[in-house]
Amino acid sequence: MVNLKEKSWQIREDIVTLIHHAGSGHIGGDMSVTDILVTLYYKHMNCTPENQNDPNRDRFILSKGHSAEALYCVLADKGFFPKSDLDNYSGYKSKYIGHPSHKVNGIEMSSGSLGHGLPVSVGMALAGKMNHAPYRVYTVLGDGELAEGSVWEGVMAGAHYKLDNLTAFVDRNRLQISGSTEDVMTQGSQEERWAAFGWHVISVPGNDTDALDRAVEEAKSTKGKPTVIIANTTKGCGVSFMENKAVWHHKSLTDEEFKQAMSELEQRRAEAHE
Ligand SMILES: Cc1ncc(C[n+]2csc(CCOP(=O)(O)OP(=O)(O)O)c2C)c(N)n1
Ligand SMILES: [Mg+2]
Repeated sequence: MVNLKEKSWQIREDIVTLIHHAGSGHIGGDMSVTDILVTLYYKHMNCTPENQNDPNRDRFILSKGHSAEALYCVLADKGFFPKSDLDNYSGYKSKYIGHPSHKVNGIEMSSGSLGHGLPVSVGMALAGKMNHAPYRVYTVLGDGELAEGSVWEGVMAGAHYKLDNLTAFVDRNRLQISGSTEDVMTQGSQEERWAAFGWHVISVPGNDTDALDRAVEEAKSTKGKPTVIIANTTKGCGVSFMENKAVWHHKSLTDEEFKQAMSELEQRRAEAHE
């Protein structure tokens, strides 16, 4: 059994190393979404390099596609492709570009233009229902992404078709590209909004793999409606000088910053080691 907490810190070290090497990346949102990806890929999803062509595999779509580095680091760690493939991340002719590409093993859908992942997930979940297939569909949206109107068409459809095989996460870090989500587009209570549309709502500390694990269990046993897990996260989680700073939405690190970030993350990983 994988130690989810330790794995999350290790993946964050991989992300920071990747972005420092490449010289660019959406580091803040990578660090907030890591625990969600780790909880899904190392505990809950029936989705491995061996079964990736099995029609009954679970599906994952990163709707907030700019957090591609986090997903690539998880997929590489899971063996979907060699870790060395990421040496040329974001480089000339690399298929590992700054947003998920379906040309990469393990990626179900290209994303990055916000607002599309949930509607496509709804389609996949509906197809699963129509085919009486056992798979589940998971997607992660950013909270800034919720300003896209197409998200709410998907939210309506998910409830209408009673898609209890669909679980959406909102990475509720309260920041988007240019500042606070409340300044850019008022959100108020996302819990109330999704509930009003007919979804089962669970709100958790979103950088806590124990809480995320329990929430996914609850989603799996919820019948007759889709579930949204509002994951209350910290953007830049784990690196003191990045946390809650909009400027770290997309930014690389100096050599000094890299050293400090790695030393903080290594310490957190050591603490999580049992
Ligand atoms: C349709 C569309 N509009 C604008 C953008 C530019 N953009 C990239 S990331 C981002 C902010 C997203 O914020 P959020 O969803 O909160 O992501 P997170 O905080 O998790 O990084 C924006 C506006 C985009 N990728 N797609
Ligand atoms: Mg955000």
